[in-house]
Amino acid sequence: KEQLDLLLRESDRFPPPHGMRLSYGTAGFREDASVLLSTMYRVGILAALRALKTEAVIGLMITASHNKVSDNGVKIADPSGGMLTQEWEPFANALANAPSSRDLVRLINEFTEKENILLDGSKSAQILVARDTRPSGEVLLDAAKNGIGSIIGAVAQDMGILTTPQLHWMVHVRNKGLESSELNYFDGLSNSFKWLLDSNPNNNELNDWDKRLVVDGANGVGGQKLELLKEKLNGLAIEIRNSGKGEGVLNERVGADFVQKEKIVPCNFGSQDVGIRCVSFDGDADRLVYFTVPSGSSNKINLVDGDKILSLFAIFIKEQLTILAARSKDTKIAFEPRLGVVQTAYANGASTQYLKDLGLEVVLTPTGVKYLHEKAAEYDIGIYFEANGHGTVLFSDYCISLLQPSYLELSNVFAGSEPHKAALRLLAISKLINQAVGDALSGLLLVEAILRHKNWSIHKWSELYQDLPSRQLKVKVVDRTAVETSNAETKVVKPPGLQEAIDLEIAKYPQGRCFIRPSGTEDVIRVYAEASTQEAADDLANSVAKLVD
Ligand code: 16G
Ligand code: ZN
Repeated sequence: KEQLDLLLRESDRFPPPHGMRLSYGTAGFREDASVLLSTMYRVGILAALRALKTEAVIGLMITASHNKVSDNGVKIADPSGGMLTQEWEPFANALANAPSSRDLVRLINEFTEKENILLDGSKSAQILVARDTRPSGEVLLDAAKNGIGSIIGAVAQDMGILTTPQLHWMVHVRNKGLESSELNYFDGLSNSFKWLLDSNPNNNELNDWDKRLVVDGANGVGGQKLELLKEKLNGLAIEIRNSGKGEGVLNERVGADFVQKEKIVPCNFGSQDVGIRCVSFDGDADRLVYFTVPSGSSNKINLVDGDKILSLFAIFIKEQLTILAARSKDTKIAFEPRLGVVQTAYANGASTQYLKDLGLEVVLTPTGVKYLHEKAAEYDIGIYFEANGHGTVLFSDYCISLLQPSYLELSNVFAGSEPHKAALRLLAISKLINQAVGDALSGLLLVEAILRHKNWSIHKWSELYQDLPSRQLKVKVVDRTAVETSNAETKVVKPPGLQEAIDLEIAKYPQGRCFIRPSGTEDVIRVYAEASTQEAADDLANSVAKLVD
């Protein structure tokens, strides 16, 4: 009774916007910030119920990532630090769209009964909440805290301004009973980075690798956090631009999404940066792409995207596994870790071919971190990346236990031996790279450590393979749900006949590949095309876009 009264009273303060259908898409709810108050309040309730149900710490992150600064959004981190289980998404949608407070309370009642969640205040629940640097974040965060406070026993812990992956990391480690402050996060990154650099046999004979690195912080939280982390790092000369402290606007002609889609220099980069290693984060620092500025007067860049980051990680990890497998006969390890690589249909065809030629197992999933992550978690070591720069490397608990020094000793893999060093490098990677979600800060440090190990310039790295020319278009539609796909979004199953028409277009182009999919974040159908020349890729994309219109 007390609980229901509280819910009714509080939710009346956050009426939902009229005539809007909200949907928990690939990355939570995302809209113009002005309509999100009730959604934040209700997602606060959702997070509290999730914490009660799982009896674990849950995360609530307020961000709209790479979207424009006037947008905002919210997503939930599950106890593992990963995305909210898909089983709860329908409930999230129902909550956000409940027309009145009474409907809302009825929904909560039904759902908690079905899920056996007790609302009698007998249990406590903790929710870590954070936001990115968007000005709307503060008010929205208050609404979310109100939602959490509307469930008796639930307590919000405000972590302030964080990158999305920092919050996911905190939830992940908190639920393992470990220390989870921002300082712990920075220490973990800087210590494992140092460890990786020190384990480099070629430490003294560097030439191709350049200490200088210029970072585009997208005028968001990533640049600010890197300023702090930088203080703890040795061996890198990092210059941060678009840190959010100056005039620039969040994500406006800056950041990973802009750089990867437009392939032109972000604001405050230009001829002074020719040939230097540059990297762009997105607005909440869960994505990164590298690039260089070529000489000449054009504003084009050479993009080193998520596929190439994935390839770099895959090469290095595979090398360590090979060294480990070459251990002497009297060792007792009978373990060959299964390494898997996960991409989406957006991965450049040249990257997929390259990875397969390396002998790696490559699988495709639909777009969205939740799909890639889930697939990668099936391997002992699973590497996933989207071309747009979101990705990480997952290590199974079993794999990590076999890389521990104590286990290695027991198995006659002795300190100082090459297999021992390889195992410890893998262990350091597992500590460096975020195990909960893609993370621009930890991704950057792993790229830097590997380039240094291999003594590679960004040019050498970039030439691993040549990207096939590609084109992305979007077509505005009234109802994007009219298009349904299968086979990791590579085939259209609805409306009938459309895939056949697309196939006829593809057949006209050498090395042609094309797919369409409904966006998970905007009311558009996206078209992706690849072919042997840029002109052909453009033509293919355009003609398929006409089929969709
Ligand atoms: C979201 C996804 C990202 C995906 C993008 C696609 C997460 C955390 N983020 O930003 O992985 O690439 O959506 O957007 O899952 P789209 O559906 O509009 O093409
Ligand atoms: Zn992001």
